[in-house]
Amino acid sequence: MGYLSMNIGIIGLPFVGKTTLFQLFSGVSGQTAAGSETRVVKVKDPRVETLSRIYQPKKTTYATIQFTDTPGLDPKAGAKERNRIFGILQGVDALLWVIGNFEGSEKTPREQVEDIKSEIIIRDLEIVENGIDRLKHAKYKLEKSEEELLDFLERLHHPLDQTLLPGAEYREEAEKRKAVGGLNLCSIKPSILLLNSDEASFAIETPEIKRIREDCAQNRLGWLELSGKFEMELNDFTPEERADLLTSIGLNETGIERLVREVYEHIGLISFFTVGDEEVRAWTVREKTGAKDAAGKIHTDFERGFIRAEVMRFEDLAREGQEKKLKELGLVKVVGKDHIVEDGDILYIRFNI
Ligand SMILES: Nc1nc2c(ncn2[C@@H]2O[C@H](COP(=O)(O)OP(=O)(O)OP(=O)(O)O)[C@@H](O)[C@H]2O)c(=O)[nH]1
Ligand SMILES: [Mg+2]
Repeated sequence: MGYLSMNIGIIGLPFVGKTTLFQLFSGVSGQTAAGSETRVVKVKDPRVETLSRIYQPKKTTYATIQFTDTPGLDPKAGAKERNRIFGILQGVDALLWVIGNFEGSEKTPREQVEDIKSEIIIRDLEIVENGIDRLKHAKYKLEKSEEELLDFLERLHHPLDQTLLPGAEYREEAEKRKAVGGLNLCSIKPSILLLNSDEASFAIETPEIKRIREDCAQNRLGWLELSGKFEMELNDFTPEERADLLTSIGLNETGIERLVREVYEHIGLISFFTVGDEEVRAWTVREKTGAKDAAGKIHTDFERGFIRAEVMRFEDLAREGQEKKLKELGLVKVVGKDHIVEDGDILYIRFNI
């Protein structure tokens, strides 16, 4: 346990390509059961391959990321369907708003964005109002944590009541308050807007799209454009042909590679590695994680008995080719529990229990 695999909930109006993208990301096609499912996807970090070539371990383990597909969110469908969909999204760490941008979409991208936003806000307002009501009318004296929760919910009510997405400061505060996490408020989850374009509209910035992009920046929503159906069709080609076809629309990476990068950047995640003859492995932690906490991701004993860590940089090892060289060059640093783990650190944990 302790091992971090982000779960990304896919949300969007009906027939915008959510399931197509879900299948593209997971590399598995076929109908999903009852319109919703979670799949675990390997994060194909090329650095892991490099490390694996150097150490020739028995086992190579990639970091993973999960995706949860949901049925189309239809504003006309009402509260019951809305609750069902948000129920599926219970516990996801971030949301991916899929916006259909192709011939035959019933609504314009802007209308879709507004619909998703208002569905999320309506749902969260209900949770917030119920929470306030429950705490205010409690028949006992509130504990300190409950008083803080009440205060938080009352503040959060303001932006929601004006149909505004709450600012990032609410998210930061919510992360520190355990009681908020249980409420599963979607308006404060990190969110990325994915514009799902067809080949004809790909990379064409209409005034409407430009405006959505600007709104995303202002509201701290991540942004990504890709062409789910087009990329799905690429699966019928050889890897070389696929790369050529991607280049033809101006891309040098696949959709999942670009999405994972955006997710890591937007949520503030980094990767560190552990290496050896037994296993080369990538781990995901939040930025600014200390060495001791990072050790805890690997094994609770490592955290409890943490003495120190030895750190190499991936780029140094990749350049020199072997650990021995790094030692000679003084590129293996000994650090204490407060060392802030950086993306690309290779850690050896020294511990004693
Ligand atoms: N023209 C066009 N059609 C697409 C594109 N992406 C998906 N579609 C079509 O849209 C329909 C729905 O695709 P799905 O991926 O199942 O969409 P969804 O959002 O999961 O739909 P629901 O789960 O029913 O809400 C299918 O008929 C797809 O062929 C696209 O980029 N261009
Ligand atoms: Mg679907």
